[in-house]
Amino acid sequence: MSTIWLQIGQCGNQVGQEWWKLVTNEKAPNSTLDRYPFRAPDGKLSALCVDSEPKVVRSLLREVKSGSFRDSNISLGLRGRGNNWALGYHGLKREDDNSLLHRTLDSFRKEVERRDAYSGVVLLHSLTGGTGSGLGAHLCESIREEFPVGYILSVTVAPHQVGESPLQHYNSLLCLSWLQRYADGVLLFHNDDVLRRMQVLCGKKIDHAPALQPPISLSDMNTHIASCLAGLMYPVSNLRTQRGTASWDSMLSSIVRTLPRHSPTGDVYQSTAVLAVARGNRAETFNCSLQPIMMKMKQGYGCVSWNSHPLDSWTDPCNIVDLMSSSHSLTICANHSSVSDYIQRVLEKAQTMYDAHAYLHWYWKHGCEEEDFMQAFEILDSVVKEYIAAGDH
Ligand SMILES: Nc1nc2c(ncn2[C@@H]2O[C@H](COP(=O)(O)OP(=O)(O)OP(=O)(O)O)[C@@H](O)[C@H]2O)c(=O)[nH]1
Ligand SMILES: [Mg+2]
Repeated sequence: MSTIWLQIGQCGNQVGQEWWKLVTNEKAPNSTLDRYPFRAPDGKLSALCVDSEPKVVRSLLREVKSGSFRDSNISLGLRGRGNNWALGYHGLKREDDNSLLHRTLDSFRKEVERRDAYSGVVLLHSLTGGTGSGLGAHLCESIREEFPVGYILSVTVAPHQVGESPLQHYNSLLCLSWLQRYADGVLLFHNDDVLRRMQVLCGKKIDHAPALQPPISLSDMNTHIASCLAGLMYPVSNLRTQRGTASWDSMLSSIVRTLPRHSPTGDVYQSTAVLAVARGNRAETFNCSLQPIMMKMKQGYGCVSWNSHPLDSWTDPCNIVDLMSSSHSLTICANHSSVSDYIQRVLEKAQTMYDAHAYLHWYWKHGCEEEDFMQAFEILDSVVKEYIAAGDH
């Protein structure tokens, strides 16, 4: 596996920071080169850090062991993109950092050439920041054109539903539609969900006394996102479907309990595919009773009946998710139709604003055209319809 990690904009770089902290921790299991796909052959991290303004990346670099990142893989501009997808996608017309896209693609190309085999790229970015959404979309498109065979996985952060930028619906609309066209997969982390999950986890730790809970910081949220990514993507020793025991069963129950079951209109959510990754010193016990745990996963995630093999599970004896304890972890990734409600919401909000011509001059001014919006509405509308069509009827 030879993946390049491309972190774009403030959110992408901040989440990336937590990710690298976790996977380069000296306690991380098997941090030897054979099972450690996160460095180029000379030991530098396989990462590119890109932002249209310098301050976030510069302050993050101060926290990282010097020399971990390759200097030529840091591409910074002079001015942020003001939460505007169009400005992020097209860049500033008359300034040096207009070439941010090209500089990044140059570094990317060199990073690809540094390795024997290139398998793909993970993009880390937000759905709504001008840089994360707009430049992120453009990079995704350009990488797809230049390296058509390598996979593109986007790890994207959706904003809190209320109280962020008024442009968030347009940016999400445009960015999601670009991802749908050019990426192979999208792992969507919703800031509201991440916060809610963190509150539950902290509540458990301090004995159900919410008043005593310290406020949850952005960095806590990023640590949580990074540990979900590590749970899913850190190499495993066993890719075969395994079996489960009672303790895994109760972990699964507590995850399933947090899943949304029905849409606001009462439709039952379903999953087309589900992957479970069990880690820890008892991971091999995942071997013991296949049927009950698989049944529970199938029911809990509402697996569609037309897919005869909707479930997969991997195991590894080391638990990268929580290095400080010897406990075990279960990470589940599902293509769950509840995401179509989020997409539908983005569509509706963006459409209402578009019909009222709200804020559109900011998009025309920076190179967007009506066609971009029309296509984006159409693409996301078809994604929602495909989720409906994929469900059992
Ligand atoms: N989870 C998480 N969300 C973040 C973080 N930083 C920003 N966000 C979210 O990302 C969105 C804003 O995007 P940013 O990444 O700050 O913007 P950017 O890509 O730097 O783009 P511009 O600053 O507009 O050029 C908002 O929805 C924030 O809630 C972070 O560290 N963690
Ligand atoms: Mg920024």
